[in-house]
Amino acid sequence: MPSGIIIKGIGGFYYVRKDDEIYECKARGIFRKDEITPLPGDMVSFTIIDEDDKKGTIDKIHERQSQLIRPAVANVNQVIVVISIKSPAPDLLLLDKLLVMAEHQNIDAIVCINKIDLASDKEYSEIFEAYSKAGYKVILSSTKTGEGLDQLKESLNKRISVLAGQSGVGKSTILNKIINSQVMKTGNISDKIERGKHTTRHAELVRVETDGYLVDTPGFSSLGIVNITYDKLALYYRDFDNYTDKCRFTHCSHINEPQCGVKEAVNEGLIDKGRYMRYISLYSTLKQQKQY
Ligand SMILES: Nc1nc2c(ncn2[C@@H]2O[C@H](COP(=O)(O)OP(=O)(O)O)[C@@H](O)[C@H]2O)c(=O)[nH]1
Ligand SMILES: [Mg+2]
Ligand SMILES: [Zn+2]
Repeated sequence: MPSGIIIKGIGGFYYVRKDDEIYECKARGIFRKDEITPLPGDMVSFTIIDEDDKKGTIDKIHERQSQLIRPAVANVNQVIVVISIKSPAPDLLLLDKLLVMAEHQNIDAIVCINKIDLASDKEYSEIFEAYSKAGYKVILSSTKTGEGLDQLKESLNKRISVLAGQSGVGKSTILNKIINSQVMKTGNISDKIERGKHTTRHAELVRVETDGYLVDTPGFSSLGIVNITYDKLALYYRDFDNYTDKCRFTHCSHINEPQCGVKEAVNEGLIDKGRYMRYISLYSTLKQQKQY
């Protein structure tokens, strides 16, 4: 039985990609009974009913490696958090929240600083340094000059990646630039089918030539805030990891405790001060939420 990947689902139909073909499939009743809804990103086994018309039915959903709630996509293994250096101004707290969510769900994260055509090196080097130091790959990009787009494309290799971040930072433009540059270069039919303006109403896996898939998210995206309690928050800061063994207390919150390795590292400039300050702010917010 052939297997493929669902690239989108609309009105009860699922579009399953196998090699370079796309089959329009219905799901078998069995899924509805089990209350499993096929999602974009799902690997499935399916039966081809009509090879000429490219129609089929989905028989089996393979086990999921991950599942995002908003957007509802299965098997995402990388998130590209996009901020813009200007218009809108970077929302670093949202960036940190999205990175925390990614760490929590065991999804790799890349930081993309877009619209660098609007600013000088000096204006973005600080953010670049801060997140590189925190252990993230940081890509500087501009859809106006094309800078960084090849580097972004290469990062999509053999992965299902999702674009996340504040509205207006350029996520959809980045996606469209990546697709259009492909269509111009290859001009083959399956790329043409997938080309065009991508609306972000339905989550859709867009095939990129570096053998990966990219999913846009509409506007502001929280990736679905999941349950992280304040006392666990520090676990999702990879930049703290190297210093927590110097904390005197096992359950150190790295805020008010004496002899804290994290605070020392902040003072020595080993951990970015801004990241740490936003950690405290997020910690307080989560703590209040818990107490109501
Ligand atoms: N100057 C500049 N503008 C950009 C860049 N990328 C996107 N934009 C513009 O930013 C606006 C919002 O882009 P959009 O892709 O809709 O953002 P989204 O909400 O994150 O999907 C549009 O007017 C784009 O033309 C860039 O690299 N430089
Ligand atoms: Mg958009
Ligand atoms: Zn500590």
